[in-house]
Amino acid sequence: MTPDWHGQALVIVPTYNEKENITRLVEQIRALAGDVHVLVVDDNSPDGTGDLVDDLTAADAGIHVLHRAGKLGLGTAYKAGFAFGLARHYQFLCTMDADFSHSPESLPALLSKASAGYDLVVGSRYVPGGAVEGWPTSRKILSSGANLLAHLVLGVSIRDCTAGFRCYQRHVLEAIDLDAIFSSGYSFLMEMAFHVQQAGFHCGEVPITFVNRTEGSSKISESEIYKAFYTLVRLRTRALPWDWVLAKLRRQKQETIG
Ligand SMILES: Nc1nc2c(ncn2[C@@H]2O[C@H](COP(=O)(O)OP(=O)(O)OP(=O)(O)O)[C@@H](O)[C@H]2O)c(=O)[nH]1
Ligand SMILES: [Mg+2]
Repeated sequence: MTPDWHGQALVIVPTYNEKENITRLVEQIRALAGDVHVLVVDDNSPDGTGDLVDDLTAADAGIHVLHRAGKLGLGTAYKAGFAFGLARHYQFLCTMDADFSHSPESLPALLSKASAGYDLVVGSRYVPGGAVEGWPTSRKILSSGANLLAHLVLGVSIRDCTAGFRCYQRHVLEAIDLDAIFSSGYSFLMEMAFHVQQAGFHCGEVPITFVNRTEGSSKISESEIYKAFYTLVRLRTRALPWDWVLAKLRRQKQETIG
């Protein structure tokens, strides 16, 4: 059976030094049913990731690449990817990491839920059925703590709001003012989740098993922790209480209707 998203989905994969992973990942996404396209946003990786992707694009019109001048941050890579997808025909814009922490096999579940009417679907470690494999306890505490704070401080109800495995419907990205998203790095994910919920969009999660990377090295730095705290404080102090109440009422109304 032809999936609902046939020819309409783009998976944005930001990369920085992922030569051990990128070819296999892109091939696995392209092997999925539904002619799912891929856009790699590479920040001039010193290890030659961008050159590998150039070779792939030459052989398959469903593979695209954006070469940026240098390491400009994960958040701005997503924004560049969204601009690319919105300028074309795609209805479903997904994001995922290059390091196989997010399995291409889970993409159909995200796309299927988005096709069923969810505006944003997150591949989630923290809903029943979700799991994390291979992380040290310190990393688990950090991730759970960031999600708990986002819930308590910002009222974000998505359980895994720091996850980069997502599927946005096109109209969500058209409605959100992406230029107004302040975070350029990993905090972008939390900030986007906050704005998407504030705008009253219908968000869902599907359980995934997040597997720690086995190839290549981590790009996340300690400074991202401080930036995440700053993002929490900034969003909380700027968001007026009545905005929050209105968004909550809108969400409740949507749930009642639909
Ligand atoms: N284009 C671009 N991609 C980036 C940048 N920083 C990270 N990435 C990519 O974003 C994805 C997530 O980065 P990771 O280093 O895996 O971060 P993480 O998953 O939080 O941490 P580990 O799994 O421990 O490595 C990977 O595909 C990276 O290659 C960046 O500045 N620019
Ligand atoms: Mg990773």
